[in-house]
Amino acid sequence: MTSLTDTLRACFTGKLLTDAADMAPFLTDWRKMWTGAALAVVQPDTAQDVAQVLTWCNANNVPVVPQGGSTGMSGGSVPEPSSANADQPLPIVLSLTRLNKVRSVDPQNNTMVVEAGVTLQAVQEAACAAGRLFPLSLAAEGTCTIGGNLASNAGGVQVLRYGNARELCLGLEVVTPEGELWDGLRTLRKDNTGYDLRDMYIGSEGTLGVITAAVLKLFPLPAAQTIALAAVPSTREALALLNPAQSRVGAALTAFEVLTDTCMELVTDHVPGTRRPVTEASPWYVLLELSITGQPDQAEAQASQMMEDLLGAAMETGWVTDAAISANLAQFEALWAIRENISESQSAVGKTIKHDIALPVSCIPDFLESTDAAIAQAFPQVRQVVFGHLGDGNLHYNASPQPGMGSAEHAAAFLALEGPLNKLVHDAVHAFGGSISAEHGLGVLRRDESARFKSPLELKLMRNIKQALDPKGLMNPAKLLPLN
Ligand code: FAD
Ligand code: 2HG
Ligand code: ZN
Repeated sequence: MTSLTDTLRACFTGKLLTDAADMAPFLTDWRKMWTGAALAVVQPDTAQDVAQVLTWCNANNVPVVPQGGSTGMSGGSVPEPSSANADQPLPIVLSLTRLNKVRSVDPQNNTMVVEAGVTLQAVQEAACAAGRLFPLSLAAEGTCTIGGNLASNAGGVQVLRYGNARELCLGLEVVTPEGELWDGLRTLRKDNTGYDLRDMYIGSEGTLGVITAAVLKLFPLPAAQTIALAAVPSTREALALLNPAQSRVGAALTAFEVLTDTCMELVTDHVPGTRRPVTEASPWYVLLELSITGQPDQAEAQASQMMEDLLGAAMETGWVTDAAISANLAQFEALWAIRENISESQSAVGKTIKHDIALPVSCIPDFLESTDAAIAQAFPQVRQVVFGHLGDGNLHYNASPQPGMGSAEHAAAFLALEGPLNKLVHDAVHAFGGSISAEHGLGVLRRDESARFKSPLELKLMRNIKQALDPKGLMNPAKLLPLN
């Protein structure tokens, strides 16, 4: 194998890592759940470089693991640990972060063309500099890349208004496993010319090809935004608030997120300087964001008035028991920071078991009532950490060890609960007509579990697609598709 990487090194001087210490940061995922092994890490600068690497890998039968910011939650961005023992050679990790150019912004067409390794935050900033909004928004935006967002069809906190990554992409540039470069960078909102290859690659988690650039949709920048954190007794009241809020303010409602008091406690405990925005603890909180276009001076007042009217009415009905509304940018950011710091704070108290579930919104209160009770009875060792994108019917129905049980010595015992806990939760999700992966993808985490909920026909069609686009099975092996 050494001679193989020597050939590659000749083409990629300074962009190929083979030393164990240099490769280590690329081999473990954000949650520190999976560590794999690789032949090398390659860091190409251009789509042509990517094509050259894939041509080489194809000729030498070397698997490829595409990697963006490696913030994925399902273990898709690092080599699958058991692949080190398989018959195939170790994979190349293909880090896309040097493909970091914003190629163009067209404010009139409301589109921009960006390379796959541009961070989500840099995409948002480039759009903003051109007077436009790119609305995909999530807590990892400083690190995650647009290529990773599209490959995993990320969601985030603005899906309610603008849709997920798939809905924000008009075109793609992709390198196939054979090293051919497909230019599908169409900037059109209408294009019915056959099978939609773009949609095939979006959400394919690096198992079909490598996204090297994308055309993204842009929107008007809001003139004013306000956010409120509202205390509610349960998700029943939170949901009771959702439809009237949408009827009252329409598209101005840009986020409708929820968190439990456990999440609030984790964040106030672990993020220095964070304070509870409302005095009395409440079982649940809703975060509502309103975004208004128009003249900034009028929009500010309009947004505040809308929020006050909305929450005033909800307090009269008893749905909301207390609320804090942002009055300035610092308060706006502080309220969002509570929501955005939940994942980090959950990681701070030990290993995590994550369920990224989608349900019909109307079923959520009943699902929580029965499943919370079943977990409390069967898994008293578990502390539930539940939050998410209620407006989209997507909950992060997560588990942590009970307080005091998060140290390394208890980690194995806690993680041993993952299989039976997954079964309980995913069976309940299925019974309510839901999905076991709303926005984080299957990766290695839910790869095999997904087979329990897909028909043999659906699995066969998916395998046919894989076979057609990646006949040698070199792209991100042992991810997404169930092994058996
Ligand atoms: P990676 O983790 O590097 O990769 C993800 C998958 O895409 C892997 O399978 C990888 O092989 C593949 N891939 C990466 N780049 C390419 C490419 N160019 N071509 C082909 N395949 C590629 N997700 C949400 O949906 N909503 C959230 O609100 C959200 N919040 C998060 C908050 C935190 C604090 C963290 C750590 C993660 C969060 N995530 C969220 C999870 C994650 O999906 C996103 O961070 C992001 O979409 C992953 O992008 P990435 O560049 O880090 O991709
Ligand atoms: C979020 O919504 C992310 O904050 C992360 O999707 C969820 O940590 C998680 O489980
Ligand atoms: Zn999320």
